[in-house]
Amino acid sequence: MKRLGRDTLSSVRAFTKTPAYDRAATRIGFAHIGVGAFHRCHQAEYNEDALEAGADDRTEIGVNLRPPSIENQLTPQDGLYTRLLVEGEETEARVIGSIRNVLDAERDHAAAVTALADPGIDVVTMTVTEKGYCHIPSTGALDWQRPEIEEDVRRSAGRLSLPGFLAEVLARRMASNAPVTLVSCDNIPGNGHILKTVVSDFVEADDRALHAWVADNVRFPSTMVDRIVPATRPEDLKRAEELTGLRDEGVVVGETFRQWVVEDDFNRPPPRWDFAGAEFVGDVEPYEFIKMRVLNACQSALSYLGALAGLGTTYDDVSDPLLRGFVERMILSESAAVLPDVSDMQVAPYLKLTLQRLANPAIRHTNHQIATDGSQKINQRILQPLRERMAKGLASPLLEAAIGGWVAYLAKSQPAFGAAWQAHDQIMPFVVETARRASGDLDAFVRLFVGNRAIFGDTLADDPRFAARIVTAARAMAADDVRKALGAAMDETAPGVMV
Ligand code: CS2
Repeated sequence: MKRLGRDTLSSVRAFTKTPAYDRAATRIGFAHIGVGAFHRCHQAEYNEDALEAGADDRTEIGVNLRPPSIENQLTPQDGLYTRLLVEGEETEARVIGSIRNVLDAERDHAAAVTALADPGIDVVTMTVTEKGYCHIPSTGALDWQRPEIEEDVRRSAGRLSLPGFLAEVLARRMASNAPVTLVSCDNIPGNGHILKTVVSDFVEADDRALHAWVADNVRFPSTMVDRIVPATRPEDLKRAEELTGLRDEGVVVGETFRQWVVEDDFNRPPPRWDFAGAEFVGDVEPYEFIKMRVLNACQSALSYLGALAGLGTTYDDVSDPLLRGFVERMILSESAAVLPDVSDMQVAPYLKLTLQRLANPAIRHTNHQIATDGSQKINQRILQPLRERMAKGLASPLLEAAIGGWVAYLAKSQPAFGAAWQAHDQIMPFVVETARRASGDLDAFVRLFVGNRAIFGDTLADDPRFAARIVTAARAMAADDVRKALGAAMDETAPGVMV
């Protein structure tokens, strides 16, 4: 079977949409760092819609700082790839053309820096996952102890951490006086602020002139991005092949729902994502809080509790009335009290929509994928609402049960507690060491774990009553019957208003 590319585009089967604009007439005005499945299914599609509408003439160059290689996937296809949207039995295929060129910085670092330093680039978006910012989750400051930061501090070129790489790009842009807007599209509250902090901290230590130039010439708007896009599976490649008639190594699959709220703070002509339904607003924070404390919190809680219950995907989790009831209750009777008020994101309808999205049988988002990097996610999804409730004198047994589930999940990845699965998180060395110190005693493991200040922050790490409650919750969640433990946790709380 022939492979998707410029030369085969015209043979794509009729019912698949292909770019209707003249790709050759576009100019590369955007760059994106981290061309993973999420980017290809979200920002690149908004760009595509703006191009189709004739509202923008800018395509992008995509750069990956680390594996997987984006060049192997997309260069032979001239940047083209198939985006599938799946809902129940329905599948819609579309070939997207808004990525013109891609580069792997690990293969040719100088070319990647030169591409992003081009004064013709107005906006650089990025999706590098929460850990890519190299910040301390509980404070937002640059974590100078991260190995990739320590390495980048020692070199003046060839830097591969996000702050280090951007410092090189910005130094080149300063030399040609080319202001730019850097747009973080990761699930971190105040993502623009975090990006600004890690970049400014890094360059301040390195180059004071650059630090001053960045303050005056670089904007860091925050954004809230949303679409569920699990890792692509081999059967998705087959499905795309059936629909388009062409082989494609760059297929991505997502749900139909999408949302993008962008802080209106650009120093170059802003992208016309509004033509695709994106909202430009003065303050993104309330939207971020609602999305992370409802959708993402449900996903994370379900991933740990579902894995502990022996389930495979979010879909399996929400199909279980007890697990579904648990997250519903957790949001309504606990997180809801610390959610901002956004008129079109009221908690009851938003939660209802969230649960509908999670129950889409065509999306198979594995619990272990969502469980990955919990140390970078738990703060904005579960811990921060809990802290805010504590400050108001409110108890949070269900949020604590979810935290207990997380700690039990990590413990059970260790040989001393059964090696039930492999957990992936940058804190795994700490988990291994904590399991060693606990010598097979789960309560001791949890107590030591909760003392980690970088994750829990000083107030919770120093609170023995909080530690005791998480010990009880984790013990219950690690026991054989997770459902029974969830039922018991719910019995102790008053039901919220069910949607
Ligand atoms: C998920 C997110 O893997 C995860 O942590 O919770 O990727 C989630 O699917 C997106 O934020 C949805 O917009």
